[in-house]
Amino acid sequence: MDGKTRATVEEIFETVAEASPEIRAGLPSRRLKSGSENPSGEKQMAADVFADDLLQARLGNLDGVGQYASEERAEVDDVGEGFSVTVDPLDGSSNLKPNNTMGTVVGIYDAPLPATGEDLVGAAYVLFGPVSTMMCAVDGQVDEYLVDNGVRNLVTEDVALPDEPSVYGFGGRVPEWFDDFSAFADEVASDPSMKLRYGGAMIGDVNQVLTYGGIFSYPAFTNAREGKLRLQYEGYPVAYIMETAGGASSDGTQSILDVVKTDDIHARVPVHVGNESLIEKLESMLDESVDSP
Ligand code: P6P
Repeated sequence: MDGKTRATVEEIFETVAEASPEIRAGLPSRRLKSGSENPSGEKQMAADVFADDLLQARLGNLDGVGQYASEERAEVDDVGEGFSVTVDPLDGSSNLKPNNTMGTVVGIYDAPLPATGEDLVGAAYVLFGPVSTMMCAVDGQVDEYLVDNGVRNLVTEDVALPDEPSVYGFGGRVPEWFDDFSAFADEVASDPSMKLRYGGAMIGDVNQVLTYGGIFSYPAFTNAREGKLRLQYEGYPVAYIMETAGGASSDGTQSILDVVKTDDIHARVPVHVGNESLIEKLESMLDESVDSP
């Protein structure tokens, strides 16, 4: 990666980190629904809109950013010249009510949006847990930072997914799972070495997998074959981070980074990320939900 690209990616990471204390401080007074819906038809929390406006202003103001897209905006914003960024401003905002984890996801692409997985030059997420951390993937490496007052402090260099899986988290309603995913889920859950870890925010659950090894899935459903999560600002970034950390990703048949959906910035994708052994097992068991027309 050339120096200019790296510097721009790091500047975007730093801008997201700098905004995080303001987003986190704004949560207590924004726990209510805003009364509006996002482009995916989900109820928007006041905090979603606040975080999105803040990040669009900060990131859109950077010289190296040309486009901004987010879960909260119907269209892509042209903001200048440079990389395209996709943002889930507050992933897991439904966790505000039960006071669970949530945070900000960012994908950085060297192409106009909607982009492809090959266009990614960086991805990161800020996780609002007991402390704020940031997982940043760029140039073949994932580094973890503590975010203190908006400043990144490196805590783990070259994060590597543990070889032995030990946690799993599967989203959605069991009756809506395809039988073959249910069979996979049963096999994983019956393994005495595996423990359930599901918190309802993708980045919190993915962070558990990155920390302990395992798998996070938000699968295809009988009534929603494309699943729930959005490719451009949820699927691609977490797949990029997981694969950069030595794990694997799948939409059920291929790496999420190989999925191409460039006609809709809000296109959905089934998401499975974690240890390669589990992803391979999953793909070998999925036929009903993926192959049928
Ligand atoms: P459910 C949060 O709203 C989100 O988009 C992801 O962060 C998370 O994985 C999923 O939805 C949770 O969905 O159906 O468990 O509420």
